[in-house]
Amino acid sequence: MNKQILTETIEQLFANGKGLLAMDESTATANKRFAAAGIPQTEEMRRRYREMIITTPGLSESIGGAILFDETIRQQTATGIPFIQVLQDAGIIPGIKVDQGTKPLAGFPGEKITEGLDGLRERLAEYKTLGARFAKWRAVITIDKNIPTEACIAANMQQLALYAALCQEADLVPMVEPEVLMTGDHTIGRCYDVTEKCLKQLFDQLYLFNVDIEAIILKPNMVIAGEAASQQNTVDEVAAATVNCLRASVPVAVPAIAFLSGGQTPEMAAAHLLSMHKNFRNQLPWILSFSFARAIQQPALDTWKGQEANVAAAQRLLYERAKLDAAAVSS
Ligand code: 5MM
Repeated sequence: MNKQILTETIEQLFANGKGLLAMDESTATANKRFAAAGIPQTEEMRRRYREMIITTPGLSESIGGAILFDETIRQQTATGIPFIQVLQDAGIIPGIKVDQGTKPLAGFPGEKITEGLDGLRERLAEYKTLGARFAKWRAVITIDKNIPTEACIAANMQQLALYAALCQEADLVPMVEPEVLMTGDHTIGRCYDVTEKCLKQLFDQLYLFNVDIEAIILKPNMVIAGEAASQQNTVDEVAAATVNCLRASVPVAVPAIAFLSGGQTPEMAAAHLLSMHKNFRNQLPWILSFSFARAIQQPALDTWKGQEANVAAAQRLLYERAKLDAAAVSS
């Protein structure tokens, strides 16, 4: 591992308060979002949508890196410019999702395990040749009456560590994403406990497998009540719970944390991030930023509707959302 390469990548990704744009929806997820917006679910429409995103004027003012999907990293604009080149020319660092999605965890109803370790070393080498400088893997943890189980947490955290070690071997920054889902009616306290447990086990595994935690990015959920919970918390309560949980479980040696939005509205995700910075500025040993997908893209997707005539309006919304998130980080 060349640590300097990894460290420089992390510094550049988050320079001047910038964050990341997650646009790594798998084909199934992209199609699901298109279907909900009444957009045809074809490869060409996914290509047009991603072209609209990456050619957004001024995007690099607030976005330092974009996470791509395997299909997207190989695509080009309508005029034949590789997407990778568009991003690089704009000063946005390309990254790649390298997990291959989740499957039911055998023997543990309602729980998931992420796939994708087989052949990962070779895939990382190819993605690096294509221009990726960081790579993301998402583990999914569900909260319900009797879950998550110890087995589910242990299996997923170990896989995150194995993936991260392979990334560092390939001089790609691992973006480690243990997502505790917002689905369900659990309280913020339950989310805190599960998130803390997952993060502590994650770092145990990262140490065990010799991952250099000074050369990773952590992509966690915020600590928040389930979306069906009868009691939702204030913005400042969510911010406080999130910062306290991270301080209890994430070593100060980790350089950067970039949240997922997890189904929060764009406004709420930005408000929580802003509150964390305003209220806890002196208690944050890491860069605390964003790596949102839905919370940046959704207004633009709803406006685009697959129509060329809507591209400029959609791009303005994308630009504005990203700008607000970066402003929260810099507040
Ligand atoms: C873009 O969505 C990513 C997962 O896609 P698949 O489920 O199709 O594999 C996801 O990992 C995303 O990068 C993060 O969860 C952040 O997305 P949100 O929408 O939660 O900010």
